Amino acid sequence: MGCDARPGSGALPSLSSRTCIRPAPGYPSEVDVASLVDGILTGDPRAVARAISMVEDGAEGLEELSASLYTHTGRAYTVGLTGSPGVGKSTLAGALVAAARERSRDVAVLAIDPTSPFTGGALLGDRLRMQGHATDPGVFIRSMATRGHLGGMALAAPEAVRILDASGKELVLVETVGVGQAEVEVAAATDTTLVVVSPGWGDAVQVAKAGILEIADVFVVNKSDREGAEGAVRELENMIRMGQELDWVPPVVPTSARDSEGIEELWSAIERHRAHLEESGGLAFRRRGRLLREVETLATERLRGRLGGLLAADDGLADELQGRRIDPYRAAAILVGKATGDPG
Ligand SMILES: Nc1nc2c(ncn2[C@@H]2O[C@H](COP(=O)(O)OP(=O)(O)OP(=O)(O)O)[C@@H](O)[C@H]2O)c(=O)[nH]1
Ligand SMILES: [Mg+2]
Repeated sequence: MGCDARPGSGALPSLSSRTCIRPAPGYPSEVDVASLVDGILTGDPRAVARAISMVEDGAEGLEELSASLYTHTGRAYTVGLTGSPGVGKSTLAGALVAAARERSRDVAVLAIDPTSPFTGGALLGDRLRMQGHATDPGVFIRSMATRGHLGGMALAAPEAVRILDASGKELVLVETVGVGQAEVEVAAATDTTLVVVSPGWGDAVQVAKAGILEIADVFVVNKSDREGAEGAVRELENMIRMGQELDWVPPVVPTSARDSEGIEELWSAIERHRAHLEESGGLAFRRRGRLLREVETLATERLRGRLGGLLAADDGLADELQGRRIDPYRAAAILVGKATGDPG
């Protein structure tokens, strides 16, 4: 079983041929997509790690990998954790991993770090290692940054989640580090989204400001061992009550991830939300919406590349434009027509 040489760029990978992938440390030197897929489907953590690195890099062979895995996905339940730095998301993820393992569920944690591929990973790894999950084959922990993936985290994260799903993980926790719009979006693109806060004045205000009230399926007030936790719970509950009427009212769950307090309550809140989604048809609806948004983003990225190429090569159009013989709107219509074969 060998690897074909591939053209560097341009051509789409054909699904029938094998694509070479650069060897990674700890992985056999000759790796092709087909054996990587086999590895993932048998739950080999090295294959999973390698594939997620490919996603980070936007590596060659990714489309082929994605296509081969797709029919093996759709089984994992995904839970997002988002909230300000230091509120205890990783510690909480560790506690949820323990809860999953007590129920013999295979679980993965994916920490999305858009800024630092190194420190975030180390911190998360340490935090979870301390909790003793590192040697458990039923647990896969990985942090991830985007280095070359077209479309950034919004596309890379769901692809990585599918790899974990295909590898047999029943539960995938997605932690987003940071509070920007992109991080919130990634955490929201899960089946159940946990918004984590910790006690302190103005929690509700922060939540409202960050626009995360809308995305929370469950609120977690972590560090409940600290003063002010009850107040924070009340504040959030009031805010939820004042908000618009929803068919699912997000519960507010106090936890101390450090002391493993409230974790069972949090687990059952997640289960209740899951049951609600399954019974109401909301789960299928959400997942369908997410897939469509992903396709839209992918298609947009493709078109963007094509339009850029066409535009750069079209001196005539630039001349017409600059000579005021056509206006930018018309030029854009012409360009889109050329890219799509649709004369408009
Ligand atoms: N008192 C107390 N401290 C906690 C609790 N949970 C986490 N911590 C501490 O809070 C600090 C931050 O915890 P992390 O789990 O790394 O927080 P995080 O939200 O993942 O942080 P970032 O990933 O950097 O955004 C650590 O020192 C934890 O030990 C808790 O329930 N109570
Ligand atoms: Mg963290």
